[in-house]
Amino acid sequence: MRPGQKEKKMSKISVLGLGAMGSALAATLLRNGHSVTVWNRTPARAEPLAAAGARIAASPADAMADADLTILCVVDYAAARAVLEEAEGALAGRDLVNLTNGTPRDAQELADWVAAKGAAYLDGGIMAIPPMIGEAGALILYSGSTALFERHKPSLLALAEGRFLGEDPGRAALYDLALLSGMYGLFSGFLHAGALVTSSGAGMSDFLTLLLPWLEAMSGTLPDLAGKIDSGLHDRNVVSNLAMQAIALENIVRASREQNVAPDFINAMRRLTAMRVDQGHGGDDISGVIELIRRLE
Ligand code: FVH
Repeated sequence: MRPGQKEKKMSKISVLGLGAMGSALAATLLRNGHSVTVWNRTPARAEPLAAAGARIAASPADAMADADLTILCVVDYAAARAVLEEAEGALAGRDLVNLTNGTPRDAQELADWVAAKGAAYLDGGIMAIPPMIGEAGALILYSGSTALFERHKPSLLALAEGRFLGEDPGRAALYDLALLSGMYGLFSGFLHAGALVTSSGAGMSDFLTLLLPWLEAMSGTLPDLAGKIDSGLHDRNVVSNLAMQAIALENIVRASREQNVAPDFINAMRRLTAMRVDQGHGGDDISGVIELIRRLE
C-alpha cells in the first residue's frame, strides 16, 4: 500500500505467529470481515483459523506476498527475526506491524533491518491478554511509522484501543515494559503480603477483602508522587516521610524472617530506602527513591 493511500474497508491482512496471542488477533480480524492469511512455524496451530475462514500460507514470504498489512506476533525478537528472514524477498513495499514483546533496542534494530529491506515498520506493545482482544479494555501501544498507523487504523482499532506514541520505534516497547513493571510490582507486593498472611494459617481470599481497598486507597497517592518525580521536589508537602517508611520496611523484613518468609521482594525496597535516608533525605517523600534507580548521566 502506497503512502497517502487510504486503507480499503476490508484489507488483506496476514498474521505470522499463531500462539495464544497471534490466534486471538487473527480470529478477531476474521470476525471483523477481513480477508486473513495465517502462517505459523507449527502448521497445526493454523487449522482452527482455517476452519473459521483464513487462508493458510505455505511460508512467511507467501503470507506477505499480497497482504496490505502483515502482523507479526511471536515469542521474542529472535523468533521475529527468524520469521522475517524467511520472508526477506517479500518485504519490499510491505507494511509490517510487529506486536512481539521486546526491549526498545530490539525494536529499533528490527525497524532498521526492516527499513533496509524496503518495508514500513510499526512496533507495538499489547496491553491485554488474548481473550481481551477485540473487546473493550484492550489497549495496544504503537510507535514507528505514522503513515502506516494512519493507513491501517481501522483494522488496528478492531483489535484494541490504539495509542500511537510517536515515530521512535522503541517507544512502544519502553512504555509496554514500564506498564508491566507496574504490574509486576503489584504482583510481587501481593505475593509477599500473601506469604506473610498465610504463614499464620489465614486464607488469601479472606485477606483480599482488606488488601484490595488498601491498594486502591494507596493508588490515590500516585498523582502526588508523580508530580514530585517530574519536579524533582521530593521534600514538598510530605505526609509520610522516608525515615519513618524505612523503619516500616525494616519491620517487614524482620517479620518475614520471623514468619519463615523469604524477604527478597521487599528487601530491594528496604535497601534503597535506607540508602536514601543515609544520604540525608529522611524527610523526603518516597518518590525520592527514584533518584537511586534511574541513572541519569
Ligand atoms: N499471551 C499473553 O498473555 C501476552 C499478552 C501481552 C503480549 N504478549 C506477547 O505476545 C507475543 C506472543 O505471545 P503468545 O501468547 O502468542 O505466546 P505463545 O502462545 O507461547 O506462542 C509463541 C509463538 O511464537 C512462535 N515461535 C516461537 N519460536 C519461534 C521461532 N524460532 N520461529 C518461528 N516462530 C516461533 C510459536 O510458534 P510454534 O511454537 O507454534 O511453532 C508461537 O506461534 C509474545 O511476545 C508475548 O510476550 C502475550
